[in-house]
Amino acid sequence: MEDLETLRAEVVAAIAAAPDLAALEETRVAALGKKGRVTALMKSLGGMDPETRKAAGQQMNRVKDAIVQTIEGRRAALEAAELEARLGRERVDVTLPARPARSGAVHPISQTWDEVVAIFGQMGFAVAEGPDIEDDFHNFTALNFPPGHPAREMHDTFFLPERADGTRHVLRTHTSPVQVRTMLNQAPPIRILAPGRTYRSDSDMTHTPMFHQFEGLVLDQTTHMGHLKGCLQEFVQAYFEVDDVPMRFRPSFFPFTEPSAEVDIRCSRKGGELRIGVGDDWLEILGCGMVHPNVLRACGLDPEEVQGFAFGVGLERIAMLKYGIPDLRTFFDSDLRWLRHYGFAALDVPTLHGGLAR
Ligand code: 2NL
Repeated sequence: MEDLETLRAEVVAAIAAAPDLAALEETRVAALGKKGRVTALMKSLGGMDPETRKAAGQQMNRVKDAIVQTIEGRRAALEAAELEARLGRERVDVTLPARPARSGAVHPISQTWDEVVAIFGQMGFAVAEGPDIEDDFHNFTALNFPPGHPAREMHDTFFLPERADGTRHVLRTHTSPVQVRTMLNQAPPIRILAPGRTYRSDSDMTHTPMFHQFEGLVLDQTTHMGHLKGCLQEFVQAYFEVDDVPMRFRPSFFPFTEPSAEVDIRCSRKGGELRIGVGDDWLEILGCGMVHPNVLRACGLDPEEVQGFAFGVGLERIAMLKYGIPDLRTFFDSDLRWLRHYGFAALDVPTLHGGLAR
């Protein structure tokens, strides 16, 4: 029994001396593990006579329980000390700047599109859309393009493979077919805006094979060029956010309008900076005219009954002018740095009262 007391004292001393949890575990295994000293002593019970075994067994169990309790006490103390040390060592630096939350940006084309729609929406125009793939009638014939017109050449227009009936569809070269479809499908008065993608077989510094435009069409019994001028004046001033923008109409030619005009606005290029509405230079920004009688007839309308105006504007062009984007081709490079630079805040919807762009 003296052996047992010595054993207890030695094990308890070793437990108290264990400097960390790993050392404590070693001590536990040395005492209570399969080959431990206490375990060996318990095994010796088998060789004793029943009387001695009962007394020795009880004592051994008490010693074992005491050792287990001592280990648990030491373990709790070591764990607490370890936690305390970690808390002392580790620091949260509350002065670190927060990680920026990256949010997307609205492409300048989308922004300009929304601005234009907001302006013409205010003037009572409905947005009309149509297919990018058109047939020859809607893209050319109804618009008074003569049979041999250069725009009908492979050289200028993307043609799709020939169909079973021998016809070839095209990627629309303007959004005018949307207006043709509207005239064929609904009776005047008509007041629509047709924004969309358009395609021409052209690729250099100032042309991309796909680009955007918006066209407007207003048809009624007495709609005239005065309405056209007032409408475009309103648009230009709203879009460039300038109170007064002098304009001039230059005679021009389009197959689908008569008379036709190109519209220039006053600008200044002093100091390499473009300013709209002031100065003594002119800047061409769009084409327009009175809808040609042949177009009205092709769309089932009587030129003696209805008349009106139409106009077409390049979206990239007016976006470049307003937002100082120097190179057209960068619009379609999908360069994220470009988009972060020229892009607009998401969910910042342009309205006339709230401001078009911030
Ligand atoms: C330009 C010129 C223009 C039109 C487009 C049009 C449409 C129909 C009938 C008559 Cl359905 N005209 N559209 C008219 C004049 C000019 O665009 O330079 N666009 C960038």
